[in-house]
Amino acid sequence: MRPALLAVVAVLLYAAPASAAEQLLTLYSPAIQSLPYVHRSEFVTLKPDGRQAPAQPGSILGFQEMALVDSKRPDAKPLPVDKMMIHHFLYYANGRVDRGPGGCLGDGFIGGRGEEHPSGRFDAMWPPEQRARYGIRNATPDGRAPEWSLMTMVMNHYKKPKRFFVRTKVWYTTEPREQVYPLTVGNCAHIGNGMAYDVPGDGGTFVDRSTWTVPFNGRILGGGSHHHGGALRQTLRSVTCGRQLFDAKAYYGAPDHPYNTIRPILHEPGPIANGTFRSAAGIPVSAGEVLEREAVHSNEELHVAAMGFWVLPFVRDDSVTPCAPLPDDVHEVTVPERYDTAAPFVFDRLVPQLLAPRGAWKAFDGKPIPVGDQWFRPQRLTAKVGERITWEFRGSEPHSVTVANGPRGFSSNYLGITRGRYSFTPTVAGTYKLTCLIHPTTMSQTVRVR
Ligand SMILES: [Cu+2]
Repeated sequence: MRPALLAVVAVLLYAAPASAAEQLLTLYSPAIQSLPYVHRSEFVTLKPDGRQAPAQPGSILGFQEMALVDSKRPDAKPLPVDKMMIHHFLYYANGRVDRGPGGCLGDGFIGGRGEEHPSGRFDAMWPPEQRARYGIRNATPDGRAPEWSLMTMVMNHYKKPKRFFVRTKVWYTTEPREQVYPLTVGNCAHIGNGMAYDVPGDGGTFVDRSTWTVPFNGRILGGGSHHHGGALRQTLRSVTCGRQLFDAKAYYGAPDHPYNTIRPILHEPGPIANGTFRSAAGIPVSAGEVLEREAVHSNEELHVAAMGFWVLPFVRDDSVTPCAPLPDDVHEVTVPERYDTAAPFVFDRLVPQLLAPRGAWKAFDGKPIPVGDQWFRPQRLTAKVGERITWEFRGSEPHSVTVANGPRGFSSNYLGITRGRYSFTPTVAGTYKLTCLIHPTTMSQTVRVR
């Protein structure tokens, strides 16, 4: 064979697999700015211009990478997690057709990254055989590409303001694919609190439990557990068929993992991975089948802004029969190479109150305690067990009232609010060291409860 022909054959062989017509798009958010030691939450629109979001209507086959960069050079390395800690990225394409059942995060949700994905790489979660067959339809009713939006929450550990972009690498095609629905199965009662809940720290384990009823016959192609706040394990079982579908461990970093060595500690270190599963055959589920999830947390110490929910790629399959046999190809992907194998885990990394409260102690008199821009007033407060304490938000920036450490954990919405009130009634005496999760280095209040 002549070399030129050989080269052509080689190219054809290389390009021939089922990935034909699959493109890898590299997309960038607009620039986002963050001050040091601040939880920066930003909601940005991504235009369907081929640079921020796909320009052509088509199907999202998977996310290869979701990363923070400070340059648009194609080879720019992601910013290290010990400098720019990523709490979450959540991507939405709300204007698209056939959004499916959706779940707690809504039917516009298309994908995300949590703290349990320190590398920002998702290759294993979107395997080639899945991409060749399934995709998330990304088209508007009038046949254009929809606008995307991106919710980012990051924490800047550089000592200076930082400007960054979110770089997203997406496998994409304009060829037809079977529709896959990204589904979030959690306790949707927590949605008003950004899906978070408090683990109070009053001993034993704490379980957040919820059920979800399957709307139509289909198959679940895998599952990713999102779980933190003393996370031990999260399960998903079929109540109707009396069988377990997934049992996801929470993996913690070894002592030298950046999550454990970052200083100052601005929030409790989360798992470096949560159990993530894939099945090419898919787990059969049928209309009316009830699934139950259980997120199990250690309750020996307090954990605020804890979460537990599943993200499930769900496809329609009318041929599924009730409680059909489970496939034999369910397997766990993305088990970290190194993790802390100590069990039971010791959640002893107390979050410090980073600013010492000052001034005279004042007794709580029943009037709401004001929370303003970068202040609690007074900074030192006494109260009695059983007394309902109310804080009132009066700032122009979002803030939270959150226990950094103390006898029991509680927190107002971890994303922060600018208006309204939050109340907590202590049932246990002790010293509650409070902080604002958004401004942990500049806001503090201590409440001594007797
Ligand atoms: Cu604040």
